[in-house]
Amino acid sequence: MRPDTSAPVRLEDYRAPAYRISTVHLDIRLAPRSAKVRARLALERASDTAPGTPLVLDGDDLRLTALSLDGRVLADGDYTVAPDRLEIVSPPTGPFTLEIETTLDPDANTKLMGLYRSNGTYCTQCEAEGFRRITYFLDRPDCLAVYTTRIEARVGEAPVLLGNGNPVESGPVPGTDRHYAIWHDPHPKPAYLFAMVAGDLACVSDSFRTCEGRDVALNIYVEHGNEGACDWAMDSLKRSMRWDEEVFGRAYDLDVFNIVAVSDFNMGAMENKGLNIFNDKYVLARPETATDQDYAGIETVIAHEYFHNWTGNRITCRDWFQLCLKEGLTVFRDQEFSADMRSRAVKRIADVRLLKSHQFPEDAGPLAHPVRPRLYHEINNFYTATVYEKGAEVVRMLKCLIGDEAFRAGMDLYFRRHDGEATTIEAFLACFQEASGLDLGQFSLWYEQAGTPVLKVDSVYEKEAGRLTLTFRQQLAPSPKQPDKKPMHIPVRVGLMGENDEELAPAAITGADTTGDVLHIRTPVQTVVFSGLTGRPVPSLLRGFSAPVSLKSDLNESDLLFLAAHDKDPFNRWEALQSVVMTALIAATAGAARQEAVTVSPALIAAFAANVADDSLEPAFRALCLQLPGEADIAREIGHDVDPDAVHAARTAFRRAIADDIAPTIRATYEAMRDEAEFSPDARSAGRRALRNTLLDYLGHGSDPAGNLLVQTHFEASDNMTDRFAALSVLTHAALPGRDAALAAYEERYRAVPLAMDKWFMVQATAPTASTLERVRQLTGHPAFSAGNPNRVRALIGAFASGNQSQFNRADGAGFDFVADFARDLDRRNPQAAARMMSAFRSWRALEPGRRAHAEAALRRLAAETDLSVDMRDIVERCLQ
Ligand code: 0A1
Ligand code: ZN
Repeated sequence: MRPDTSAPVRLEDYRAPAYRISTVHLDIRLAPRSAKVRARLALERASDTAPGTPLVLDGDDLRLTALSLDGRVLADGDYTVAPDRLEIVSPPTGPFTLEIETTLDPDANTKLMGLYRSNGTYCTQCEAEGFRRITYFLDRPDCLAVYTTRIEARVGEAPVLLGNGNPVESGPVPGTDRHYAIWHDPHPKPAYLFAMVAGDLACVSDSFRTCEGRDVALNIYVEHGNEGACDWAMDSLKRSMRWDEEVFGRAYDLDVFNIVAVSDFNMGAMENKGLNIFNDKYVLARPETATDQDYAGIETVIAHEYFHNWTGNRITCRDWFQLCLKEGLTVFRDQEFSADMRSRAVKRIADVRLLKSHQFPEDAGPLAHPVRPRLYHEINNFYTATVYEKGAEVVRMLKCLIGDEAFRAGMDLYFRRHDGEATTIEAFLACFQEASGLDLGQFSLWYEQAGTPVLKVDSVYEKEAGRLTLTFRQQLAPSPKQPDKKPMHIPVRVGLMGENDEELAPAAITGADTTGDVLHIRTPVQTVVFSGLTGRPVPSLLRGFSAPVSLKSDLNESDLLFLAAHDKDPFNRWEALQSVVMTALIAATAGAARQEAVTVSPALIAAFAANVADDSLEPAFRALCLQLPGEADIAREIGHDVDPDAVHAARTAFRRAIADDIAPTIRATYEAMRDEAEFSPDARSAGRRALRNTLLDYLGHGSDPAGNLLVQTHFEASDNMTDRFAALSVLTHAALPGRDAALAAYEERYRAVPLAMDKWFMVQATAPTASTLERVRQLTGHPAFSAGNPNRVRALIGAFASGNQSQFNRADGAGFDFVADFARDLDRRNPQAAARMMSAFRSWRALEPGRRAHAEAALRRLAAETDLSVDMRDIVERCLQ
């Protein structure tokens, strides 16, 4: 393991490469324990590089077995080599060819970076710096080259051979049991987009004609037996391709688009040019094994990787600091796609919930970093909610500030101007500044400053004058390495709701520039006056969550409940109710810590009852309104000295009070939402199931034994995974009678389906009971568990650490110790997965002193280890900062 003695990488140190690589010819001869990779690179000195400047290529854990330059074998003094570096001491001044042979052991590669085998299938993962584990290279995103790849393997072992781009030629290797295939990718690309797959895989095919008239062969490769689980992924792919043409004017640019599903993969999926490699979780779906949420996830991830073809591949990043250039923008695009495929309001609420539950805590703790960081020790640790989700919010804000038309013009300009380039955030913003005429200088701080701004709003209404005055105060707390912050340019979408359900239109707005109904808030204190009002307005602020800020308005409970029932903006209807609920839950938590009983105000109960029964609203929306903020959300809002047991007790009692108070309404709607027809994964049917299963959660957590009993019936009657898993979760988390039988029945049914077993692990790991830790420990010995598989590890240990507030944060510190020990072992095998697991500690400073001390001790114990990976050390030390 490499100890972290390396210096950090800094944005300001960026220099263009001293040499350029124009073409790469790879010849890969596969064998499980010894794969030979011959790389022929056409190199040239950059015009501003002094002749004789050494050429330094990156490596990681490599073994060089041959080296020649322009056909001549290099002598010892001509180069120096180490596993992580190859230096050609004095390269020719003109163009030259370097031939490098490395020998790899795919089976020994447990990091799942570079070339490895997953269930017998050879595959690669090169983002961010995995290509250097295959051959010595200028492994940086601004080194764009045209690749030709020859892959050779035993026919019996790997009848399928796939590379980037288009297939050129294939055939047997005469006199052997081997065969080969040659692939050529005409589009210059950085090494992180290189991929190769070889294995015995089944293929599901379809085709697509682009708006430019190109016929594209679409193939999804999966393990034999899974062919029947690809329909949804294929359908999602075709819809993504059409949508990108219609909404962004982007057409596909190769003759084939291949997707391969593998079972051992660190992340969700990877956008390699023409050869996307996926975690099988984001490809395989059958009603019997996948929930509605899984279906939605597949649709999103398939779209995300496909959209990268333009935002990431055709236009890529100059350096890894610009990661959000491709990720934030591509997440924004996949969010818009899903919004168009489903309900826009429901999608927006789901995205904001994810942002608040994953990104806000990151921004509030020791791992906070800007959307575009300025320094890293290990780039793999920056594939974060901040880069992805907040990065997408920044693009969304841009659209909000300049308007839809200028946004589209800016995107068109970006595609025209930078196609084929490796570029920067500055270049991206310049396109929108030119297209809109708006100065984006202050706006660019969203990429630079970490932390979630707090936006306080006070309102004064003067009836006589017909005037509403809103005073905005923005504050941005210090974050690691950023003690002082500048004011941000914040888009605040505002509506004024009149008492009779109508929107009030002011005659004039002063104190802020506007784009439609969006206010431009730019100064620390800004006063905006709406005049010419004919009645008392209730301001609906930050509609659609127009900026990723923490809004603190002076609206009282009755105003918020009015908005929850009447706002024209569905997002704010949801948000208004959440806001009242959150205030109540925080008060209940304080009460629970003092052993007081939890009560829910009659007005709030009435709001819930109205929602459950309101058939004019779509079921998916009602389901979201009924879902209480999670325990981690409540903890985040409390912010300091958190007692997770009190949070859990308060939330549980609160849910029970609602369940008991409106039991008949819940029961009636639960019955009304029964499936109308055969299972279908479409958004409308999924919405009905979401509402029914949310109500089931109330029934299972209420005091009425008849309601409790329904959960067991629901489990037994279920004919799809969504319903079955919903019932299993309630049985397990509410510890209802029938729980053990249901867990056993589920295990029996799914023991041979790893993705379904993940749900079984997860549901037990997230149970809020004192015995959970022991159960998790036991389950690490279950035959379906494997510490080498990232999905299994995430489902059991990851879910316990990140999804079980009360038990991970146990008062005795045993939860912290368990996760730290597990991560410590995992680090020797898969540092990326281990580091990700440790990020569950990111909110440790917000805990009450006893737990805080235990968490700190666990972190310090790890920090004292001498052989941590760079990945782990980076997270542990930043957590302790
Ligand atoms: N670019 C991918 C995410 C990704 C990043 C790193 C990986 O290494 C294991 C894999 C995938 C995406 O945004 O989908
Ligand atoms: Zn991505």
